[in-house]
Amino acid sequence: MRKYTAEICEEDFGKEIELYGWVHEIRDLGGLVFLVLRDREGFAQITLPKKVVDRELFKKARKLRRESVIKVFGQVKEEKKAPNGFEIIPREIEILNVSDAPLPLEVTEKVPAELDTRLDNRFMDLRKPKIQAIFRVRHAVVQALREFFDRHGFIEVQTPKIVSTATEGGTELFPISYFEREAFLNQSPQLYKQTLMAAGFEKVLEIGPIFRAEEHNTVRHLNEAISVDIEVSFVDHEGVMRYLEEAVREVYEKVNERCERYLGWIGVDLEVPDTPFERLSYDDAVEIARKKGEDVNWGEDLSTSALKLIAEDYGGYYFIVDWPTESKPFYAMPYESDPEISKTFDLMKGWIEIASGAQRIHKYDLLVKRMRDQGLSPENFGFYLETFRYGMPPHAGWGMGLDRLMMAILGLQNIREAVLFPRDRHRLVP
Ligand code: AMO
Repeated sequence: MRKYTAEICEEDFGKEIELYGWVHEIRDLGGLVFLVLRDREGFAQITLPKKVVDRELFKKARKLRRESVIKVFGQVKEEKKAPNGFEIIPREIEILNVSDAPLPLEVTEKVPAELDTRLDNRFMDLRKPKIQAIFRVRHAVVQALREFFDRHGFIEVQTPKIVSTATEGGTELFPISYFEREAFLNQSPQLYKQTLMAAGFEKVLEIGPIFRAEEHNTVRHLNEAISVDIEVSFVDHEGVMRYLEEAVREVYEKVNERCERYLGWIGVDLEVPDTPFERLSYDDAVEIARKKGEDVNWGEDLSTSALKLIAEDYGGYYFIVDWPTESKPFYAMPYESDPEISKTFDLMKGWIEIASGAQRIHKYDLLVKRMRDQGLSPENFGFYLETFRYGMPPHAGWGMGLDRLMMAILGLQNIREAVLFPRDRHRLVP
């Protein structure tokens, strides 16, 4: 019977099973050979006492190279001294593929490697249980988000990634050639998710790639990231902030329920954050940074150094709300009572921005005015602007960086750790 190493239990003692995996380690003690087989769920000790197993099999096992792919057929035996309390006495070992030597990267974590070397040899790096566990948790995070939004009546959509305009500012665009025209990789599904509000979907979710030609190489920026986007009609910014905080809390709960083993491999103890998250106004955030000696110009985005000072007082999840209208994109709704300030928010974890969102402008004239204020040409937004002329409902939404959320959940120091094959200023391969 085919089993994963982690499935083997007392009931299997005395029975014959089949395992598939990689040769993690070999210890040759002369009259006794120990193999450690690694599969995606863990490890199993394969024990070959010279006097017990077939002679040819014993010779074959001795010559195995680490990281070769094998199939083992053998009997499970209780063995208190083995790491999991059992060992396998093999009847047959089939070599499915031999690994070359030396290895480009160590899979046993005995020799630490630089992140760059690890990413260059990512397929080997991902064989490490501790690294693979990050992606098992990531799977659970995405699943939890989908479940949450499905339960709340959201429709999951996929919008184009090859587009004709910028949404989040023109400087971070990746141009591509699209037959005889220039096109761009989409920075955000922003214009499309708003268009779907005009189309009457009312609540949409999209989980997809966003592309930003960020020049800076930081621990929290990628050139291709995955964004979780929602858009909701007939609610204001507070309405979508509630979805955001409840979704994040539920992600923590589900990861705790479903990923205990993987969290253990990574060495993380997850504490479910309490909701509602604290709301800190932009003005108060500026005040905190200024009191600590930071020079902040009202109206500008908050610098990393300012955010680090604020995070000394706010370590967990919190919102920074009511940003200056000029610091946010053209589609953010200004307060009627004070148009200098907008119905906008960023979700923060410590000093890192995890998500940002807003109530949107749904009135055509105001939207055109805001585009002009920001130096944009309304003519470039034809298809989008049209939707505001024929019954656009009031709406709000946000975009959350999935890779940043993973950093926050697992306490990863570099966003690249959360991504299988990261794209940054210098990395296009693998
Ligand atoms: P914003 O530009 O703030 O907003 O992006 C939303 C979230 O996406 C993540 N993110 C990134 N992650 C990694 N590398 C990057 N280069 C990168 N850029 C962005 C961040 C960020 O908070 N349209 C709006 C959202 C909305 O209002 O609905 C938008 O794109 O976690």
